[in-house]
Parts: sequence; structure tokens; C-alpha cells
Amino acid sequence: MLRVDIVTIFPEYFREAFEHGIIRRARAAGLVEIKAHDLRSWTSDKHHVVDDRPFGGGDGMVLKPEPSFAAVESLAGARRREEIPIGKRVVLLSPQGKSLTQSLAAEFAGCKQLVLICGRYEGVDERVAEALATDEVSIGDYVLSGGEPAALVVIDATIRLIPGALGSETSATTESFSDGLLDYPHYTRPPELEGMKVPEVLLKGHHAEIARWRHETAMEKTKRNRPDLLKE
Ligand code: 6GU
Repeated sequence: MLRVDIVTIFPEYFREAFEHGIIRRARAAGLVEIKAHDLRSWTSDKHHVVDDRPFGGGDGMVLKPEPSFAAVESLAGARRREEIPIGKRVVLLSPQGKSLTQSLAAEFAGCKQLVLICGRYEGVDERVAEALATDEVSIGDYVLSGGEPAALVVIDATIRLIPGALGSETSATTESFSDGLLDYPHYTRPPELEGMKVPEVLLKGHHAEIARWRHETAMEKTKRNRPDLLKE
């Protein structure tokens, strides 16, 4: 069982996010338990302030460190990265993080607990990344206004890799990225749509030919859309 704790200033953002499809099924099957927590509940001042002005000046506010340290202490039982037990990960979501990859999602899928701290684009006090989080993760080279959509992405990519979460046990290993290529093109009926035909080879049932076609088209599509995946 994987336990996922989200720490956010917008817990309501996640209200219906886990009630669909594979995530809903995985929860119902007891494979994962997910809870969104309000960062403000770990403040001690009357107005539950979670941000403050940046030292050194500049625009925007910075998320204060103390509520995040208190949150991780209560959720994971430690106030320093080195004290986070094996099998638990404390993930700070920020555009400065390492990229989320299929292999990182697979590591997360094998954990017993993930604590996801949603940053905000103006910034999070660096001591959270430096001393508290086991991982600082970004979902791509663009800027989101907060880490909340990124937390959803991490959770989705992770849960579908938990054994038993997918209907057909094979689908997670035959798709995009498991072999370093994009997925091959898929077709269903009708065999012709407004003059656009399904490739002949797929209609004939010659399995070796189909496998070869799928590898070739996956390769072409990767070259065209993601040449970076073919380098190194
Ligand atoms: Cl994890 N957070 C924010 N704010 N922006 C991002 C991101 C995360 N990943 C890509 N852009």
C-alpha cells in the first residue's frame, strides 16, 4: 500500500481529482491512499500566514519554511532529509527540480509513502529543498503558477505503475518510454474514414509484420517529435 500526502495551500484543488479511472480503482482496491492537507494547518499565528517577503528584495512572496518542516515532521516523522525513513520520499515540486521520468515514477511506485510539497512559482524558502526534501522534481520546461498540477501528474504517473493498478498487466511495459521510444500509432474501426485508410498491414493479421511496422513507425515518430530520445 502506497500512502500519498499532498501539502498545499489549495487542498480543495484535489477534491475530485482522484475519483476517476485508474486512480479511483487503485484507491478502491486498497493499493493507494491519497490525502491533501492544508499547509496553513501547520502555521501557529492567528492569520495562518504561509508566505513572506524575499530577503534581498524582489517581486513576489516566498513560502516560509516552518510550515513545511512541521508538515513533514507530522506526516513522515522527520525534520531532515537524512532522517526520512527508507521507503518514504519527500518531494518538493518546483520548476528548479530534476525532471520527472518514467524511471523516477517507478521508484515512487515502489515506496510506502510519498509526501508531495506543492511549491508556488514565486519560490519556496531554499532550506526546504536543501535540508528537508529527498527529491526536488519538475514536470517539464515551462512555469506553472503552483506545484498542484505537477502533483497530479506525479501521482498519476506513479499509481499506474503499482502492480495491479492497470487492468491488463502488460500495458505498462509495452507503451511509450518503457523502451525509450514513443508509442506506435493505434487505429480502430472504421477501416476508412473520409478517405483516410488504416494501414493495410494492421488488417491482415500477420503478427511478425505488424510488430515490424509498429517498431518502424514508433522510430519514425520518435525521430520527428522527440529526436532527443534517440541521442546518447
Ligand atoms: Cl513542479 N512547479 C511549477 N510551479 N512549475 C513547474 C513545475 C513544477 N514543473 C514544471 N513547471
